[in-house]
Amino acid sequence: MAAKQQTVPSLTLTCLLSTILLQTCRTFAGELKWDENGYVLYCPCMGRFGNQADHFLGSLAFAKMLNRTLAVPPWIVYRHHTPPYTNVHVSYSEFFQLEPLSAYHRVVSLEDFMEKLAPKHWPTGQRKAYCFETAAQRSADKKSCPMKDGNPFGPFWNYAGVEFDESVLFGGISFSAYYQPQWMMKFPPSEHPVLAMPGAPAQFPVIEEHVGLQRYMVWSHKMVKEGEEHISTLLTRPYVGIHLRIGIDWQNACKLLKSGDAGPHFMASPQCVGYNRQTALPLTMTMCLPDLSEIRRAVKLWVKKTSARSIYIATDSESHSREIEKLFKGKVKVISLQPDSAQMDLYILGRANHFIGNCVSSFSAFVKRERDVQRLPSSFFGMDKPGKVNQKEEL
Ligand code: GFB
Repeated sequence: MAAKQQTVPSLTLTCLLSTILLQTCRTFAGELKWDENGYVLYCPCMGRFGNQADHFLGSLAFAKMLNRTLAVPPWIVYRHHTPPYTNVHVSYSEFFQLEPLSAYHRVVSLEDFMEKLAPKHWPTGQRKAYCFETAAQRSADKKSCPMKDGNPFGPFWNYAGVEFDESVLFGGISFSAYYQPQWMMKFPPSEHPVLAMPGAPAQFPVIEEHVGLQRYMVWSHKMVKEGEEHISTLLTRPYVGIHLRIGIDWQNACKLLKSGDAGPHFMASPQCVGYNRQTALPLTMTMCLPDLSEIRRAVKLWVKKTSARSIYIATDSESHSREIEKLFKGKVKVISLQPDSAQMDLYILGRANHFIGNCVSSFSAFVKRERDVQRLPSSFFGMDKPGKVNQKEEL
């Protein structure tokens, strides 16, 4: 496992800012001090990047609620179709900086926790797993947390170098703020210093109160450098960024909408239909799976409105770049990155003059949250004005 020494630019200035940040400085200067308030560890074992990011925000809030340090896990990247065909665990700091998180709450990378703190304070033989009683029902003895059962669970904890020695089960509580006193009472850090869980202690999608935590997810310097280079060499501003989530897994997921059972809240859809179930706007098939005519319509509308000179297409499959190019008779540059990278696509979409996303996708939701923090405009396929019933716009 790669152990990374954290460095902080303008360390002295940062250290002056506040006592909270002073704690951060000690953390990132490399002398890790054990936190007597305890730790939260979890496996980001549900879904791919967008799902993991939603869960990360909720887990960060959960750690703060319990006043425990969050051991920030790596991203799990699935390589089903490319060598080495096994999951890759990418340290949080490959894509984002760890330091800005500390303006919100105390964090340490899981890698640093395991290398520098665990050997002394959470030694082999004393590693407890914590899970819901219902989760333990899946185990052979019905009393053990299924921490390492199957993929991605086993590979994740193997990456961290953890074997679990004991299980602690709980029930009748959830991760919401309402249960904070129960968590504190059940698991005081003196007796339960490390709460290690099989999944994120958070809801999916991220709850409304935690959407704004996105501001603490700041791209790594490497990502910014590469992203800005792509933008300046490939695109001409203003540019419109679009996310086409239209691949086969998505087509299958959207079929669930056809039965009408899904309701307006389906995966990441609260981001555009609204979080309140009673007042949520309808979720249409076009919003989940825009067809080519909707893609053309929305792109044409926003290119015109923003006087865009180029379009960036991020896609999970077909880019439809020829069809989109034809719309503008060669006057607007149409770009997509080959080979594609999920995080680079997210970065470039985040920096667009206008973004058209997929309301149901948590991949789009990441971009939308980031742009909201920066007050940049976004819309969705099938919904030009998020949160409002669509007015038909005339070109
Ligand atoms: O990010 P994610 O959780 O969003 O998962 P959803 C979708 C994954 O597909 C991304 C790839 O993490 C990327 O690996 N992907 C999607 C893309 N769109 C793009 C794109 O524009 N560019 C690139 N480079 N990659 C959920 C999944 O996806 O959909 C669940 O997390 C499940 O596991 C569900 O499959 C149906 O929320 O869109």
